[in-house]
Amino acid sequence: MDFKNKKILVIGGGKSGIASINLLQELGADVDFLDGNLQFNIPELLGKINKPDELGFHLGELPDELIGDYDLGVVSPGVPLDVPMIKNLVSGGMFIIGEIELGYLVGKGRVCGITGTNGKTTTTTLVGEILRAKFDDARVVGNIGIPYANNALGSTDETVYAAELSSFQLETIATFHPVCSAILNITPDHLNRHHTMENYIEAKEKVCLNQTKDDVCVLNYEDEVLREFGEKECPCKVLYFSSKRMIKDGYFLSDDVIYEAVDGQYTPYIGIDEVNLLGLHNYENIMAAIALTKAMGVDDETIKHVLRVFTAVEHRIEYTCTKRGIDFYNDSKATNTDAAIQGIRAMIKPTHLIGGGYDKHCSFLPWLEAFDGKVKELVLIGQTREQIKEEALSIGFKNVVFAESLEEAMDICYKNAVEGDAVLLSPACASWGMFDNFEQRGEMFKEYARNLSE
Ligand code: UMA
Repeated sequence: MDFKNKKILVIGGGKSGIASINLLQELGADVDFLDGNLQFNIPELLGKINKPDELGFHLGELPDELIGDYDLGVVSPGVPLDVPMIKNLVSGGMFIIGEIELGYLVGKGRVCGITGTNGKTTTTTLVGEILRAKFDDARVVGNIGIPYANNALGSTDETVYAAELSSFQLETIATFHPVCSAILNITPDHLNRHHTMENYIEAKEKVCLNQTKDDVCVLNYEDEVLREFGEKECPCKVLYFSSKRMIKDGYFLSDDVIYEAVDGQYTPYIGIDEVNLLGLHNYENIMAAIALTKAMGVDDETIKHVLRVFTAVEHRIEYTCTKRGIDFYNDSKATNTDAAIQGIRAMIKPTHLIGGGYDKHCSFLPWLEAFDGKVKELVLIGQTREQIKEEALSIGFKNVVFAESLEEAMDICYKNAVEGDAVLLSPACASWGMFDNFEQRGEMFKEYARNLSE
């Protein structure tokens, strides 16, 4: 698609919007910007734009009479498609794509697209590292915090991408076509945005929308929704991974060894004692990464080498420090119950757990039920604290305390913890409302923990 002299409206002024504006201006488009936040800081945005004088902007609703002026709208993932601002644009005839589609349209090369409720960032990072070890131009983009639009220029047919894709981003793809994709798992998340689990599943499965029988999709055999999708609807070659049973084609874990299965023939691939990642969910991520990178043409020797040196990503069950014999772990990336279940399962010491945050209208019961006697006290912050407390009491977990801030929660934990205990931030909730993002929440946790007096 040629963007030169096209009039384009970029919607949302975060990372994706800024990257889209800069890319489109570079390609010669006439770009305007729209943000729903009437208090949006325009001077700050202009400071991040390469050609600020050429950017037109609007805050709030775009006047109806202007809608027809635009050839295209590029929307940021955090902007729901059913807010009046977007509905007006669409009913006024504007064609809207997301930032991922824009990056894909401009970029060249092959894409490996990774989605799922949990494990996306670890798997994408790992896939990115393996691709980097093999190819001269390997780029990591997407929900991981690196807009595709910032990484599209300068790519060639030899470029390979590892793209972390959220359901928000997949909602607005059109021609986006990864040569291999993975859906790691699907558990309830973002239901405030997607409204129903069916819509959320549909958004995730969209990663395969344009894939054909020459492409590969890697699916978790232990996820019933995905197994059925693989058996019935998936348009391409399916490879499964399983952490529980032997499978015919793909990868499975058995007796602490990851096996490769080809048409029912099993070969040991790598032992879990050879890798640095912990926990069943991480072995699943590793199996997905092996399947994806082999499908991208990476040899076994390179894959195994990277698997042996790769370590955990930031904010995911990240050891922070030890104070007075108490270990602090930052699992700020646990923004939903399923991720937080992995967090608590990984703990081996009596744990003072900090949870709560932004309300995504999900139940916390599966998380509370996973405490398994390990949680000494649960300190709650944020919008969801009443709901979590109520659900905790309903299953007989009574040691629940409220705090007004993360710092206060950490003070409570530190005061009550004794040598040999652990303090874990694993909120089961998004950070919005109290923090800009989970990274900020995790950074604050780490800084505060490191500064606690012994
Ligand atoms: N805005 C509106 N109207 C709305 C909502 C937002 O105008 O109704 C505006 C805001 O005023 C703001 C802008 O949109 O100016 C923010 O856009 P954004 O929320 O899309 O934020 P970006 O900075 O562009 O970050 C996005 C992803 N954020 C979300 O999906 C919420 C980042 O994922 C991603 O890393 C980045 O693009 C890179 O391309 C973060 C995330 O929280 C990590 N993702 C969710 C998750 O992982 O659970 C899906």
